[in-house]
Amino acid sequence: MYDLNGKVALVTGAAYGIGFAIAEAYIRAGAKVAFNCRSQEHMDKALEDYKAKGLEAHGYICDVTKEDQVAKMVSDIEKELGTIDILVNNAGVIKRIPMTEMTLEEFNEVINIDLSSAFITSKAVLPGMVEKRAGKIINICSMMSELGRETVSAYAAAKGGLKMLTKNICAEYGQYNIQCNGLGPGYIATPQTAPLREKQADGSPHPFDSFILAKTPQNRWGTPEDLMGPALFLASNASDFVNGQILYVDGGILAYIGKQP
Ligand code: NAP
Ligand code: GCO
Repeated sequence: MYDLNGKVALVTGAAYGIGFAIAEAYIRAGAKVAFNCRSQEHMDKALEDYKAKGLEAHGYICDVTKEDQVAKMVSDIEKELGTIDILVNNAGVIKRIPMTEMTLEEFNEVINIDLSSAFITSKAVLPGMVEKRAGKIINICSMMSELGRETVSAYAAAKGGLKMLTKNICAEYGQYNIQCNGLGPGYIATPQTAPLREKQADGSPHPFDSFILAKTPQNRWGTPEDLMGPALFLASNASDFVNGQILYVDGGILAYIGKQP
């Protein structure tokens, strides 16, 4: 039931990080996998990295906030690989700025990339899924779909909205045997969180690194590889009656008040 042979998957923002790991999981499960990013430099490096691991991935330069670019990418994928069976809305950014110092432009940039893009890309692939009466849409949510913290107002607003968009796609398209679920990583060691893990000048751990370890029952940061199994579950027949759910992969943070200092 975890076999993806014969399936076509699009993982957005999979040049590296969590998206790369999810794309790898799908390729190893037999899917034909397309991915995108904005930067030709990142694309070139990503294609080398996939090849170095013996993985065949199909790369498309596309900014997921641009409807015309997404429409062309989906059309090209469907011509080259076939109708998209699995969509992972993974592309995302974060800006860590106190709300009173954040400009509306900065706020909207995060909302556009982390939330509106999922609307755009899902809208582009849903017609093919409706026609096939089958499809999987997986939105990469976050702990910030449930919790806030200082300086990430735009990101939390986007990820909270992404949780509800997930439930609404389930509500609207479940009748066509389309499952839409969220995957909610905890704190994962990727370029996005690198600033939170940088050693201090004196070589001591970053305070946020120590904070996350104290808040995580498993006492470690997650890795992109920790997401591979859950992402495969949500893309496979194993989850054919799972819909509108957010699967958190967080080492227990959301269940834990945190270690007493
Ligand atoms: P990352 O390392 O920063 O990678 C982000 C990827 O998205 C890159 O491939 C980037 O490539 C691409 N991207 C960004 N904006 C894009 C756009 N407008 N159009 C197309 N591609 C775009 O991030 P990550 O840590 O792997 O996170 C991936 C997803 O997981 C994000 O949605 C993030 O919010 C979420 N998440 C991360 C964590 C964590 O702790 N790391 C936890 C929970 C959720 P280009 O810059 O070349 O476009
Ligand atoms: C932050 C982090 C988080 C993680 C993730 C947690 O600044 O708090 O970047 O937002 O990326 O979303 O689930």
